[in-house]
Amino acid sequence: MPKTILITGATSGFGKSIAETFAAAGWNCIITGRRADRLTELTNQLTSQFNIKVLSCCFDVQDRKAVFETIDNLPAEWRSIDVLVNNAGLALGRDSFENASLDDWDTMIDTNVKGLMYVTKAVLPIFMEQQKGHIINIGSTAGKEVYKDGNGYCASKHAVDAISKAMRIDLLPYKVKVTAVHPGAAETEFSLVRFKGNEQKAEMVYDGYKALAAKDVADIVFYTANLPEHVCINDLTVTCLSQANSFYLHK
Ligand code: NDP
Ligand code: 8X3
Repeated sequence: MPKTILITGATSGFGKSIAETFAAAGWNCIITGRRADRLTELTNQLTSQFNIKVLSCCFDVQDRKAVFETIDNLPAEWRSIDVLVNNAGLALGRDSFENASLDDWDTMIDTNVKGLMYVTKAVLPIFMEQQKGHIINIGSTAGKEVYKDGNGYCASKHAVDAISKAMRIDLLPYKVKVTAVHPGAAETEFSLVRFKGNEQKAEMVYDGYKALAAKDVADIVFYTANLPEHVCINDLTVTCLSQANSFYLHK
């Protein structure tokens, strides 16, 4: 019986690579994101490459109503989910606290924190009924240490760290695994989004060293999802060889 994974933010970066990696191993994929054209493109790519099924769901994780309507109305054949990857997220801006934009803070908290909680709460009844499930939250090294001008983003990722710990305790009776994966710098569209389309600023983030690639993170997520039933990786921080933590990056 093929397994099913639901990935938020599958239109780019880690999420797309996670979908490709699991699809290649025969998993059926529920892919989500806001960009419908990219979801269609990925659906076509995965179904033509692999003998699997793909369900594409276009919604904004900040939109509580849309999250619950989508998950509550999943077609019957998609109501068995083995793994949920809470990956959708973003950083916006890198400004000192007094200069940071309130709108940027709202979007980061609403997406990275509240969106993750909404999606998880919507999927949980399925896991509870199954008495089985695996939640994999994508945190960040920014959720382990706070760096200069990282205020709102670091707060949101510290919250992901705390929420992962809280879920792990509360969901013990339902046999739901909770894994938090905390990557360091990885070359995706992340910095382009953070610097609001400024390509030069985004490229500079990855200049002078070999950052993680999306596939590196996807392979780790795949590993954590394919361990024996009784084994759960709770917390995993991964950086490229040039990075020690949020502060030390050797260029
Ligand atoms: P990308 O920008 O490449 O991908 C982000 C994904 O999140 C996109 O698919 C985007 O889809 C989705 N997304 C963003 N906002 C929303 C929303 N409101 N509703 C639904 N989907 C949304 O970045 P990454 O792949 O790098 O980032 C993925 C996760 O990894 C994020 O949580 C990020 O914070 C985290 N991370 C990234 C690191 C890095 O250095 N790259 C390091 C550590 C953690 P769409 O725009 O179509 O909605
Ligand atoms: C992304 C890594 O260092 O830009 O979460 O915060 S960092």
